[in-house]
Amino acid sequence: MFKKILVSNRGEIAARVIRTCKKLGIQTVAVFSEADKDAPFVKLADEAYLLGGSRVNESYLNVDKIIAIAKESNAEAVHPGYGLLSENEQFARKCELEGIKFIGPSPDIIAKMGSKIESRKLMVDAGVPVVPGISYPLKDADQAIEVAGALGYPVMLKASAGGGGIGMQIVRNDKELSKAFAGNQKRAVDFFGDGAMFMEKFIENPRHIEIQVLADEHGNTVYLWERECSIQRRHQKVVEEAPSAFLDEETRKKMGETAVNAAKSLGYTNAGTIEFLVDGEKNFYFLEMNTRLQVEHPVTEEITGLDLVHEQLKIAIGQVLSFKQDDVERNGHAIEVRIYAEDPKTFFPSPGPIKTLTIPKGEGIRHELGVETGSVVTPFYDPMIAKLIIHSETREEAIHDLINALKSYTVEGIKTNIPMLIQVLEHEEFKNGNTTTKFVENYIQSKKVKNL
Ligand code: MV4
Repeated sequence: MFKKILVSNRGEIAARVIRTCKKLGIQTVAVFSEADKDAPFVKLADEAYLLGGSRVNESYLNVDKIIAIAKESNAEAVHPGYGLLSENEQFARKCELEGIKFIGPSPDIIAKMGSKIESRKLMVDAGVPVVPGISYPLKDADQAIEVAGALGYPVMLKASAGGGGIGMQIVRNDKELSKAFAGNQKRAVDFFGDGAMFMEKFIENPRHIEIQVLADEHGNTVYLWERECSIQRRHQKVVEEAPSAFLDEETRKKMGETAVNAAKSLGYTNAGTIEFLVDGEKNFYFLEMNTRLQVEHPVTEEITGLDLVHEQLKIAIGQVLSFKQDDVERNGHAIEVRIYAEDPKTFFPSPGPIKTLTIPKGEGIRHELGVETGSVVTPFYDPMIAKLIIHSETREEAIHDLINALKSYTVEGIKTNIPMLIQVLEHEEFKNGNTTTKFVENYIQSKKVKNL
C-alpha cells in the first residue's frame, strides 16, 4: 500500500479520505488555504501545508504548488476528492509526469468524459442508450432549428462543456430556439471557455439515477448498484438514496450491466459513476460520466459494506479487485442529505461562525463533517458543510430515522437548509417514492418552509 498520500481537497471530503488513510496506516498530507487554517481536516492530517490565499485560484486550484508540496513531502499519490481538481485533465497529467499517482482514471479518459459531445459519441459506439439527439457541435441557430425539426419539440439545448445547468435550456419552438442559441453559447464560452453546443430531445419529468462502478487496472469492472439523486434544487443535489425506490430488479441489472459495458469500452480505471436519465416507462439514457468519487458515495458504502476510498487506493496501487460482481452485497436502505449553510428563505449562502454544532448519535447514523463548533463558514467555497447518512433495513425506517436525526441536529450561528430537508422527507410524495427531478419545484417552495 502507499505510505503517504496528499489530499488535494478541503472540508468533509478531505476529512473522509484522511480517515480511511489513518485506518490503513497511510501518512497523510493536507494542503489548505488561508481561510481553512483552523479547519478540522488540517488538524486530522499528519502534515499540512499552506497553499495561499482563500480564493480557490490562490489555493486549491494551484496545480504547480500542490505538486511541489507532494514532491517535497514525499507523497506517492494524490487523492483529489470531488470538485476542485478532481476532473482536471492537466492536473492528472502533471501528477503522472512527476511520478505521483493520481487516484482516479487516466487523464485521457478525464478529458473525453469532460466533453458531453465526445462522451455521447463514445457511448453510442459502445451501444449504450443515449437520449435521441446529436453528437456533434451545432454551427449556428439555423442548424439548431433544422435539428430540432428532425427531433421534434421540446428539445434541450446543451453546452458540451456544461455543468450546473449552465448553457442549458429547454426550447419548445423555432422562435424560442433562435432566441436561446446565442445566449447559451455565450454563457458556455464565459464559464467554460468552450462554446460547443449540442441538442437532445427533452425528457419530461425524468429521474436521475446513477450507477457506481469500480474498475481495476487489470480489466475487471463491477457495478455497485445505483443511487437515486433526483431531488435537486437548481442542479444542486439535496437528497440521495440507494437503492432507488423506482427501479425493478430487471432494470437495475440492465443499467448496472450497461454501466460496466460503458466503463469497459473506455478502458476506464478506478471509481466512476455513469449518470442516467430514467423516464416514466423506465427507459434509461446515458447523461454523463463522472470520473471521480462523488459526494453521495456514502449511500453506496452503506448498502454494500465497502469503503470506496480504500477500493480506490487498492486499484491505484495496482491490486486486482478482491471480489466479483456476484459478491457485491446490497443490504437495507441508505439515504443521505446534504446540509448547506444557506438561508432557507432565499437559498443564498449563509456564512458566519458556527457557535454550536450538536449532532445526533446512534446506530445507523453516519456523519461526514467539514466543520466543528467554532468553525467559520466563509463565502469562498461551496456552502455544503456536512452530510448526514442513515442506514436502515427499509426505506420507511430510513426516512423515519432521518427525520428524527434532522430534528435533533442543531447548528447555531448560521442558517441551514435543515427545515427544507425535513419538509422534503415528510412529504407524502417522497414517502411514495415519487422522487422526480421536478420534486422541489413542484412540492417545496421556499415561502412554504417553516421555522424561518
Ligand atoms: C436533460 C433533461 C431532460 N432531457 N436532458 C440537468 C443537468 C444536466 N447534467 C442534465 N440535466 C438534464 N438533462 C434531456 N435530454 C433534464 C435534466 C434535468 C435534470 C437532470 C438530472 C437531475 C435534475 C435535473 C433537473 C432539471 C433538468
